[in-house]
Amino acid sequence: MTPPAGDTGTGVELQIDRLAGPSHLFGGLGYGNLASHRHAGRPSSPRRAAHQGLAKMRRVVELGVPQAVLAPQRRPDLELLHDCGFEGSTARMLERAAAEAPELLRAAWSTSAMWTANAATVTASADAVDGRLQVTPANLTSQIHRSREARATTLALRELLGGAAVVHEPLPPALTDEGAANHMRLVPPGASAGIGVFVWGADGARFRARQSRLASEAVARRHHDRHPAFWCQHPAAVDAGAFHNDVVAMSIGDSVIHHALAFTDPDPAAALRAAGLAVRSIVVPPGELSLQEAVDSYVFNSQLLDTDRGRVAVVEARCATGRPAALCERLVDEGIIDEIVFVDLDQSMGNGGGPACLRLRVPMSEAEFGAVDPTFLVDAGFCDQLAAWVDRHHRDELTLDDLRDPALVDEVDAALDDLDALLEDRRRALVAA
Ligand code: SUG
Repeated sequence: MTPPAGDTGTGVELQIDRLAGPSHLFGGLGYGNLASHRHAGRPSSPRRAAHQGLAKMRRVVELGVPQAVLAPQRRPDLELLHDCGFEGSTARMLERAAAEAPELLRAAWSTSAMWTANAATVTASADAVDGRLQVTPANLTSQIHRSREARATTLALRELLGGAAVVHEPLPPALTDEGAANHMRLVPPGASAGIGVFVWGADGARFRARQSRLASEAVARRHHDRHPAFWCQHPAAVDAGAFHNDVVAMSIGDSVIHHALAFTDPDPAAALRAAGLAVRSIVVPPGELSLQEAVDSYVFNSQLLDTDRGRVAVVEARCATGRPAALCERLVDEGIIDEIVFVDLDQSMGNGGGPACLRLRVPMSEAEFGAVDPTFLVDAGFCDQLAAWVDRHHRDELTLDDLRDPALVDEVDAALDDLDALLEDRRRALVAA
């Protein structure tokens, strides 16, 4: 197939992050997620988690890239506890859940919606046959705590993106879907549309895959993707802790950078090149970086951005030395990346979430971007306000024992009410301006 010449019509790539909530915890809840298993039960710092996420957003804004922020979802999820048979007062529900089903209590408090790469899969309007920006919120049904995100995320994305996007309902629950963490967009030079790469998982011997093939195909179909490609995650990667593709692969423009054991096909983009689509692959062999080094460092989870300064990689601080650093240098030497910016995200990393996990990319036309609700668009002043909100409400330390305390419910409610009020004031001020 010859790529049609022209402009992809996606001049803007909006980054959507979500603030870490006041009950950010290390619950050991992430299936097949080694960092989450390793940190289970350690004290967390909700305050540091939120500040680190905000600092990343600030860097993105400084780079001139549009950035939106979503409020944390309401927790604890008492409806989950109620549906699981816990009744009575809030205090009674928390106490009984702590004694009888501590995993459900942790799930009810989880602020895992902060990893917005799992919020939805997005297809640019230029890539859709019907010319509409398509969004399917991920159902995240492979895990209890994450399955509770989808309903509120659907509403939040509809509110944020306005009429410019078709925000579908999540897929039927049996088709496990984890969103953009398993999706990449490749745009061959001069092409008028991108290729939507949908990555689904093959079960390993140790861990089951989270993304089902039927889900990936269903999303591509309902998005009317002009040129979908389906790549299968290597079971060795799943077993090594790559519970999402974005732990072992990343993309920007015409380039995909991935570990040689990321996919069952060692170089799946070769088939696209054979079809005349000029996409570029950087395949990293185990001798350069082992799967374990990839999973430990999250170097493939860097947030790649097109900016006025060129292509910038926002990379987790632990990649600043050793072989991950050498890979970053190689990407600069080969002209894939122009600049590296390091960020410290240790609170998110403790749960297996790097820079790219914390953002949802939305490629948009200028007109579509114009329909975005400006209340949620971040600038330096808004970052300052949010940082002050975090300082007012987020504890510096949270332990799993705190989750049974009804006082924490009131504390978190007050924090989220305060944020709602802050957003409402901002909305009014923007309307008045
Ligand atoms: O689904 N961790 C998340 C991390 C998601 C990372 N996202 C991307 N790779 N795009 C997950 O495993 C752990 C929560 C806990 O253990 O408390 C968790 O849900």
